[in-house]
Amino acid sequence: MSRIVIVSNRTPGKGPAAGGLAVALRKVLADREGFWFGWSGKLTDQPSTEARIEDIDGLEVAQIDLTRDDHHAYYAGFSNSILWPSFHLRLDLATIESHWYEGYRRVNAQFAKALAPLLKPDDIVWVHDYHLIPLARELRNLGAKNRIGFYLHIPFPTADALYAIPHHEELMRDLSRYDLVGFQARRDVAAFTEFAEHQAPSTFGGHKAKAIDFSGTAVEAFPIGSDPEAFAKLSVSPAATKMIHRMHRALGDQRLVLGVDRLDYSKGLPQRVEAYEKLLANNSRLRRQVHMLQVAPPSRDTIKEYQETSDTLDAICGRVMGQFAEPDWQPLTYVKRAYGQPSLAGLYRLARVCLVTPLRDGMNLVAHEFIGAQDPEDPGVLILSRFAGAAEIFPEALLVNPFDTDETAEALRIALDMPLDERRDRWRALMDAAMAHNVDDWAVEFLDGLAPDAMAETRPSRDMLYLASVA
Ligand code: ADQ
Repeated sequence: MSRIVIVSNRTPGKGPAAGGLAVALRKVLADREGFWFGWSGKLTDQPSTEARIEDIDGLEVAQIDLTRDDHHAYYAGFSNSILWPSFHLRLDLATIESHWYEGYRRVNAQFAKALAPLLKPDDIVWVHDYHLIPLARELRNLGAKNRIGFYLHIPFPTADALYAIPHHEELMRDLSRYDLVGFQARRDVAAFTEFAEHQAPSTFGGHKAKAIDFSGTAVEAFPIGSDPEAFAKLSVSPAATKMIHRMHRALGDQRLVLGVDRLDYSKGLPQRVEAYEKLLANNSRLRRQVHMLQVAPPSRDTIKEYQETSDTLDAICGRVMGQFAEPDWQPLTYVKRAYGQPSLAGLYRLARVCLVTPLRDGMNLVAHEFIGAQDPEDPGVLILSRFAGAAEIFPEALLVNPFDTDETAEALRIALDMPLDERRDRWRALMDAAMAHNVDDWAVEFLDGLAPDAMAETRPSRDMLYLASVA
């Protein structure tokens, strides 16, 4: 069987991971031969030309170091100050410095140079996320003929937002060098296809010679999932039970409204707290009956827009406290730290309502994890943003427009008043959908799509979309 080579910006470290990617992909390499390639997390004066190969918690990992300047331009710069906000349709939060693109390409070329010598001819290479769009082209320039697939964990932008990205034409050309490009949701496939089929010729001046040939690139939605059954088990583990007891002592009879997110402007945290504020303002009977817990560990906090989101959230939480807190009652708790999965599972299980209200999200694994952790006899209610990829999978959640805080406040009231029978019915349908989209199947389906003959599993072939050349 061919080896699988997973490539992502960061290689997984020891201990619990705060991102969805690491959790999902460790499992792929636990079952198959292969290795994980990426940045070590170390910044050095000289970039490494060769990868260091190590065993990390039983996983074979090949890592390179980057220089501080290259890393800044590639990661905080082009990837997270241009691509991330633009792909999430937040052009207002994008900062464009033209030299970042050179750093982005330099790091991708460095990845390719260190990875190419490690590849065997029949290795299957699976590249992850927006940091590494150019990698296939760089590998092909070095002679790699392997099957190479790309998976985008975040949403694909609409054509207008794509146009706002410097060098978008070249980035689209890079994508055409992959054998398979996978997206989270059908809406992403539609946005990509729209650009590739209709927008590209005008962007590129209609010159046939410059048109991008996508005829060798399959494009499909592979919605990622979690492991809901593992979360079900975790939610009754001793660590989860300890967390539940601890919370019970603090909450008494109050019902818990929970939010769990990385602190990121795409997650809609200020809007969410504002919706909770409106719930308390419009429904005085619910005061002292509910408590909101928002868990949001900081991420990318060297980037100004992330610090500003953090400040905004501090201010809104302070305002809600000032308006509604009593000497003997707190309306909300805001915790800026990460928890291990067992503690999170306990919080999910205890919550009467989980607010998953990103302004835009590739998938959103918190929604999947919350569903997995529910007590089937007394499940909580999921309030989910229409703009999360998860909304395509979970129509039985209470779907809201997160920009409309009145609507979210009303959904909160409905969720808190929802009778047990309806909670059970909705949860059963959500759990079936979560199980049908579990992370193991996601990985197998992507790899089947990338290299059907190389996989041990034989699955019915899927209808994949091949885009014609845009000439
Ligand atoms: P993220 O933007 O990180 O991922 P998400 O899918 O919600 O978003 O995954 C977050 C992960 O981090 C979850 O597994 C969650 O348990 C964990 N996490 C969040 N807060 C935590 C906390 N306080 N303590 C511990 N763990 C915490 C990107 C895309 C998403 C896409 C995933 C996977 O932005 O749209 O779903 O990749 O493809």
